[in-house]
Amino acid sequence: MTNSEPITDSVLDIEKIRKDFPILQTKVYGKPLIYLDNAATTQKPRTVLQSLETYYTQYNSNVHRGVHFLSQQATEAYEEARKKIAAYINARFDHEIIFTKGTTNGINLVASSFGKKFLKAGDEVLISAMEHHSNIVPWQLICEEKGATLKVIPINEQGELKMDAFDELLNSKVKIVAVTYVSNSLGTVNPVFEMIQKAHALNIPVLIDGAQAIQHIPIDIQQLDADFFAFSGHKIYGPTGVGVLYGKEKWLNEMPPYEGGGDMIKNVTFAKTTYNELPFKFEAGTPDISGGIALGAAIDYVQQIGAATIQQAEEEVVAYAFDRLSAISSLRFIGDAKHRSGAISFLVGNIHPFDLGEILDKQSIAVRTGHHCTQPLMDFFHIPGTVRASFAFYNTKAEVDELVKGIEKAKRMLE
Ligand code: 7TS
Repeated sequence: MTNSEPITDSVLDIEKIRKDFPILQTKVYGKPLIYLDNAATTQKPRTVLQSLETYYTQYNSNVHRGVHFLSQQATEAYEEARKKIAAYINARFDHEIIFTKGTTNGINLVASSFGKKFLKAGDEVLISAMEHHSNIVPWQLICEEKGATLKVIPINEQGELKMDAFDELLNSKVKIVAVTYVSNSLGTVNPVFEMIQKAHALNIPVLIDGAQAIQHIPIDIQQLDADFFAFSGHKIYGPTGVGVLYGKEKWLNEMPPYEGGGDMIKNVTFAKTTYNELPFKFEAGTPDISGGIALGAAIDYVQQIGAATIQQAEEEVVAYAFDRLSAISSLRFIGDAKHRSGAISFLVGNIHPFDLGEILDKQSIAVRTGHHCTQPLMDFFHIPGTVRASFAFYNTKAEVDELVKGIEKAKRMLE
């Protein structure tokens, strides 16, 4: 494939769309970049990059404090971004959108703050066997502190949650369920609607790790009825360093602040501090102002194309990739869920994932290899890691063909 070949195999005008992403025009080792590591981070459209530059060249200033012109402009743009995000996921209130550093930060916030208030010795926290380390370790920390127990919903060989086991694990000792919408390692889409309904029937709140869902699946948070939903800006075409924690107002009001500092207070004396209202209670210190604004620009970009159109385009390219990869002898998929999105993990013969990744890299194909921050999941499959190709709407079937060729070449070299 060359950058100049016409690409007409999608519901999208991919050729036009690819031009929106400057990095997709670059070359690696003299060949056009084939970027299939979108689960790790996505590339950024020009409008997002421009919004960062405009902020720093025209109205760089701190938010929520200055009376001066620039500070007001920055505050307005930052709060406008919050509104855009709230509208995008259909949150009831803008103040249910807490700006964070990313998914990891959002989950730590909930584990720590919710845990401090609502967890006690003997309680249980329910997660799943396919969680990213960021939806495991924060819960281990708070469980250890509180004497609570971490329970794990098991999975089957296809990499799907065992829903009968989930039903059995749900009981009145469980104080919160925390589960990923989409697995970053397997691509499994979990039945989160059903899980939330079942948990709510026992008055148990649910946190959804949306890190691998927000960029692939349209989210209506009121319909989903999740109590918390965390995601990272950089996985939905925004910058690194900024993310979102959605929380239902009633929980956020009851939870104590996570961090102390500027912006999160109403009044401070040495005797007593009172806290600011939502969302500021959970936003201590100067935030990632340019990042928040640029995340708003990323949401604009996604909306302009349409989340449902993006989903359709991605489903097409993922199905094509699955099909083409299936034809490679000695390739085995890790995870074969009925409902899937985004990522495809596999191993080829006895080739170590790292070796395969290196050979693909030399052909300018970027994939991720390793445990993908899901070591317990790799233990379940008795493997050290996988090769993972993960897709975005700007990926093409021609790129999939190159991936297949690259794997065939690696096989000739290594098998
Ligand atoms: N949860 C899931 C499901 C993820 O995929 C990731 C990042 C995180 C949480 C953490 O997100 P962060 O932005 O706070 O780091 N996943 C990956 C990945 O699959 N490859 O690199 C990062």
